[in-house]
Amino acid sequence: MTVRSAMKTTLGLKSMMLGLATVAAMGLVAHDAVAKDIKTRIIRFGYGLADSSPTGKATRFFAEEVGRLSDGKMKVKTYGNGALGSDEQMQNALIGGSQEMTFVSTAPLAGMVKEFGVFDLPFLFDNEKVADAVLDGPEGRKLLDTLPPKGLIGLLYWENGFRNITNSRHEINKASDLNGIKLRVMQNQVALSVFNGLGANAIPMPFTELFTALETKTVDGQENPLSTIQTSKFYEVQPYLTISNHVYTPFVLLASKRWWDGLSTDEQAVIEEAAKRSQAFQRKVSREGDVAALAYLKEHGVKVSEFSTAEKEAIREQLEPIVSKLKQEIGPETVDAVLGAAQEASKS
Ligand code: KDG
Repeated sequence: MTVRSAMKTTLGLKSMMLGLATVAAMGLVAHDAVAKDIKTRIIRFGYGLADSSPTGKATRFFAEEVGRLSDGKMKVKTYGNGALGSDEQMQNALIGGSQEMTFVSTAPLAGMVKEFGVFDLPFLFDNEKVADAVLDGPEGRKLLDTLPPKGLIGLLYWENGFRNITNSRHEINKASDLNGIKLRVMQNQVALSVFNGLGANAIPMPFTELFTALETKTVDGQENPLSTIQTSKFYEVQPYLTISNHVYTPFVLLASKRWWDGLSTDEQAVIEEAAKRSQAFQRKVSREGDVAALAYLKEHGVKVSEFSTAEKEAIREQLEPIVSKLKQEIGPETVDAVLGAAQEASKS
């Protein structure tokens, strides 16, 4: 055997040994990763808004906090854009235990607990400060405490926000301009009654179907907070925006009770602490997002009009008989208590 061929053989042996060592090391790493994953508690967190939405960002903030507070033992996997279904489907998935967390608007919750419909009453809160005070106060907590018997844990409130109207037909400067507009609304009786009462043709529909319905003109318009109109790209098919701020919708940060009851107290404390830390962040980015969204929508050619204070007053009066009927359906004690808390908070 020549020196050259002996060297080749040695080199070949060495690279084979190196290859085997690499494969073994990868095997160990993979084994460790799998072992770690088995030890790591995975939390599937689905939501309907776009990943780029402020609340999508807040969901990732929450996920990071859970990882930090649990030293990596709990891992939140986020699924935006309705990837795990509509709000109603995700609510049911949590109840069934096939999904661990989500945030949903209070509107679909009203289908399970009618008192949540109070938040769909028009002009309930004057501003975010009042909304935060009521939601984080005893009346907000009372509503969250109705959820465990339904299989859900309502951890706390995040912000969906003040809602504004868009449509593809014409400018809407006053309520009577809504006549004949096919307007998608969230799926509950209060939203349906309010907009039918204003002369629109209200059509309840899951959020996940909304963009296509707007694009195909199945519906003419919808109403949502400004950052949703931007990040869910509704503006691409909705040339007209009316700043109405007609309703403030909260989000409820939800966990599956079936899953929650299986957590240790330490694990529950991690989720609760991460939820608390994310609430301030979520409200901040939600409010900043709405300001940025209005500028963005104007830059992108959306024609913006606004309900005047006088028009809002006229709408309140026009809806008076409908609201008093809805108050009986929602639960008069709840409506009076939330209204009272809002009036109290408005004074401070
Ligand atoms: O998951 C996203 C929905 O919860 C939220 O966008 C609800 O405001 C809402 C709507 O219009 O359905």
